[in-house]
Order: sequence, then C-alpha cells, then structure tokens
Amino acid sequence: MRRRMPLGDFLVAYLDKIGVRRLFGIPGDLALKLFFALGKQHNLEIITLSHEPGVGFAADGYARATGKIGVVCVTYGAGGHNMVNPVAGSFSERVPLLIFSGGPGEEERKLGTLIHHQAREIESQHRIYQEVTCASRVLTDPRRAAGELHEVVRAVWAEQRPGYVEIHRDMVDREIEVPEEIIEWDGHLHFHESDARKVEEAAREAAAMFNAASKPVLIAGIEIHRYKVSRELVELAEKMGVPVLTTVLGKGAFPMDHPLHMGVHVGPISPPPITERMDAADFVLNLGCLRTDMNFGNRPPRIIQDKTVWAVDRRVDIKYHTYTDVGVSHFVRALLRQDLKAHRERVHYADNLRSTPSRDGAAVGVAALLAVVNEFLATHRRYMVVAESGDMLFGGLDVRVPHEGTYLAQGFYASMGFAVPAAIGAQIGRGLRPLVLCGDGGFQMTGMEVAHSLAKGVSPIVIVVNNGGWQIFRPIAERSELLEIPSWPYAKLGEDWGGAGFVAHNLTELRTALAAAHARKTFSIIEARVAVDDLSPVTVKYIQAAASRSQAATPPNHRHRLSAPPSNVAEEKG
Ligand SMILES: Cc1ncc(C[n+]2csc(CCOP(=O)(O)OP(=O)(O)O)c2C)c(N)n1
Ligand SMILES: [Mg+2]
Repeated sequence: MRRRMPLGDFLVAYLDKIGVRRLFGIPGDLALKLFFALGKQHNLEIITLSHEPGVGFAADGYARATGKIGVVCVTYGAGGHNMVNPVAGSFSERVPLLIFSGGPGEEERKLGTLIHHQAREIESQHRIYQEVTCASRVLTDPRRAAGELHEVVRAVWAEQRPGYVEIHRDMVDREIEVPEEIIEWDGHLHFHESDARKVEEAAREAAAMFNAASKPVLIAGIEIHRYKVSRELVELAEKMGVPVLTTVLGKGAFPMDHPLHMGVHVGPISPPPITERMDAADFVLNLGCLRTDMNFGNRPPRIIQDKTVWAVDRRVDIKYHTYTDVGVSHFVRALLRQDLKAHRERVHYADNLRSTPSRDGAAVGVAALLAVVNEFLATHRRYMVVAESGDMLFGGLDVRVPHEGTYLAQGFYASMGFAVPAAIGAQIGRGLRPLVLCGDGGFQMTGMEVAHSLAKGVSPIVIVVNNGGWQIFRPIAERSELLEIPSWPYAKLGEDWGGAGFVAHNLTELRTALAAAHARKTFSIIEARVAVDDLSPVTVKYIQAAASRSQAATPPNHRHRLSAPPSNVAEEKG
C-alpha cells in the first residue's frame, strides 16, 4: 500500500490486508474494470455463478459458514438490482457482506442521455441499497475514497450487516490518496466496544436472578453465532446446568447433540415437552435472540418480564429496565465470571417427529424423510445442512446435526432460492459438505446454480422434496391449482450437469440414494417424491397459527376452512 495509488490497486491491497481471499460476482461493462482490477490479485479467487441472486446467496452462505465477510462485485443497475433481495436477507439476519457495484463514468454522465442499466436516476441504486445496508458510499473523491471504504468495512464488521460501495468505471484507475493510518493499520476489524461498568452491573443482576431461580432456562439466538461466543455459551450452559433451547433463526447456535440441548423453541408451537418446560420456567435468559414472529411461532409472544433477561442489539433488558452499550459477547463473558448456582437438570431433547420409524417400503412422508435424514447425519457426521424456505425451513427445525457439522437457513427473512447457492458458497468457505433440503419451488428459483459444482470443486447433496408445487400453502389455499408448478427431471438434470441423480419413491430408495450420494465425490440431486398434501409437522402448526391470526382479522363469512393435518403429524398438545 502506498500514499498514492490507483483506486483499483488500493482495493486489491485493502482486501488483502483484511484477509479477503474470495470474491463472488458477475461482470458487466460498467463493472468490468473493477472486476478485472480485483481479479488481478492472484490470491483473490473470483467465483462466478449464473445469476446475481445466486451470487448474493453464495456470498451470504460463505459469510455465515466461515464467520468472515462475504465480498461481492456486480455491475450497475441490472446486476445491482438483481442482488437486492439476497442483500436484504443478509441485512435482516445480520450477515456481513461487502457489495461492490460498478457504475457509469463521468463521460457517460455528461452525455445527457439515460445510460443503459439506469432505472430512475444515477443515484437510485445507491438509494435502494441504503435501505438494506448499515453503511454505503459512492467513491467519487480521490482524497476521501480510501477512508470511505475503510469506514464502510468497519461498520460491516461491527454491525454484522451488509455494506455497499459504488465505484464508477472511470474511478478505478484514478490515483487516490491513502491516509497513513490505513497504511499502518494491522488489518484487524473489531466489534463495537461495550461499557465495562454496565456489562458488570448487568451480569451481576442477571446472575442474582439466576441464582434465586429454581427452574431457569437459557435460549440462544443468532447473535451468539455472529459475535462468535458459541464456545463461551457452552461453557456458561455447563456451569449453569440448565436446559438450552435455540430460536428458529439461531438453530445451531448451541450444539444440537449437547446433553443440555433441549431443541428449538418456536413459541407455543414448540414440541409439547418444550412448551411445558417453558411454562414451568421461573427465569428465562435470552442471549442474542431477535424478537421475530418466526421465533415465536407466528403467535403473539408471551414474555413475562419480571422473569426475563434479554440481551440483543447491544442492550440488556432486565425486568423493566435496560442497560445500553452492552454487547452480547461481553455480557456472556461477564456472566461466566459470576458465581452461579450449579443446577443438574436432566434434559431430554425434543422434536416433532414420531419416534416409531416408518416402514422401509412406505412412500416418502415428510416426517419420515426427516427421520431418515437424522439417521444419515448420526452416522455421517461432517455435514452442513442447508434448509430452503418453504416446508423444509420448518421441517429443518427437526433435523439434528452433530457438532462436527453445522446448520444454515434463512430462519427469518425466509427467501426462496437461498439454499443451493448458499450451500455452494458455504462449502467453498468452510469445506464441509452440504446436505441441502429444498422444495421443488425453491429449487426452480436458483437450483440450477448447482451446475457450477464441478468447476468450483463443491459436492452438495441436494434433496429436492417434490410435492408438485408451493404446497406449504395448501392447507389454507382455496384454489390449490394456483400452487402447481411444472415437474422438472431433477435427477436427470443432476446427471446432465455432471453430478448424480436419484429418484426416491419410498424410504428404502431414499436411504440407498443418500448412501450412494455420500460415496460419490461429485454433487447429487435426490428427488424425493412426496404427496401433494404432506407437510412437515412444524409447518402444519405454523400455517395454522398464521391462518388463525389472519382469520381473527377477517369477517366470519370470509373465513376459509383449514384442512385437517395429515395423519403423520403429531398433534399439538393443549
Ligand atoms: C423469493 C420468495 N418468493 C416467494 C416466497 C413465498 N413462499 C414461501 S414458501 C413458498 C412455496 C415453497 O414451495 P416449495 O419450495 O416447493 O416448498 P414446499 O413448501 O412445497 O415444500 C413460497 C412461494 C418466498 N418465501 N420467497
Ligand atoms: Mg413444493
């Protein structure tokens, strides 16, 4: 890095300094210079996919799986706008992405014509991204460009949210001034500081409540992942000896095979042992949990404030007061330093699957499919399960990944199209092989990105749950034909794209296909044929909860009837 250097060279040097080794993107004429400037650095691998949403989800999956910043480069307008949805998902689920977009140069802007790819004004794209990023800049001033990029990157890391940098094509070769402090900086990024006095006082107060309680429970959310305190959380839980639940979005924040892990808390639609234990709790310690409707099972949250400590978004709410400037990582570490009563509660893991395994030759039912996946994961432990929005987002909640593997899903933003490209990005970054649980609808959005697997050296196993359409809505749809989508030859596509393909009509075929896919080095697509009206146990409860909420606001003569839950579903208690 030099005091004066072309902006393109500075970007390369800067990314190297912060340890970026991979960048996801698709070029375009307004971003070509930028794209190739970044590509000049030989230790920066450029990963291209076919469609910007895939690129965005891949970078997001990379960031989730590695805990590093996912970097993206797209062209202006058509490319940039195509990527808004994945970035919005990263914003709402706290994933650190850095988006570089190209843009028209000064020459073109002087022409007085509209410029290709332009939507409204030249600035429109930046304005759109301002809504879905924590920091954004258009680098136009050679004296300030370096500092502005640095500011965006520091915000991305501190906030664990996307940042946006637009670089018009004539800026890439412009000499810029690099401040001495950036040249001398060691490249380490930091989370926000907390106020040490507030941290201590909040931890003391929470510990006193915990010590006075006889049935405490701990719930872990997404910030535990993002602020990298999973190890400390395990230590804290072991010191406390109490049941640990995770939220929907935070699934995986606590090891699913740990003896203290009780399962996923989805408000009142949790498995009955979990709702019962929550009802009995006289103290609930929420660490890093976002207050989302998904986390509460689409029912109004029932939070008894005098029994609750809630740490999220750099604040700790205790009973009816709040400590600001307390980050969850500092709070967890401070809790660990307190004298804590050691409980010795025996915890039983609870899910929504029936314990009796289905007969081998039986048709693939969704609950049985999930049980077969669990069986597979118990013996093939180094897998990263990636669940797609749709029935599999809820089905995935009943999947139990051993601690050697991991779990990724958009548990709140819930965009279809996430799973396959996110799995590709995640495997590139983390090395673990993905097992993707995906509906046919979700697969038809971005599943074709799996065709890049061979070239990118990745090997996901994609289970396409083919129920003939967007069937998660079937229980509440008045016209089910509106949910239908064409059937694709999923297994054949897998073969034609250089991987393997399997069709499973029953559980024996599903088990065989999983074993064969595992034995292969390439990617596989396993099409699991499922009845149109078969859904995972959690989906049935969730859709009913959502429907009864919307029906409460609908005049009685306009209410539609819910179909009865499929017979393989465990009835909700109470
Ligand atoms: C990008 C996007 N568009 C639309 C939706 C709304 N949506 C949620 S689930 C779903 C259907 C999912 O169908 P499929 O992937 O086949 O899963 P299934 O529920 O049938 O198993 C739709 C359309 C969404 N979540 N994301
Ligand atoms: Mg479907």
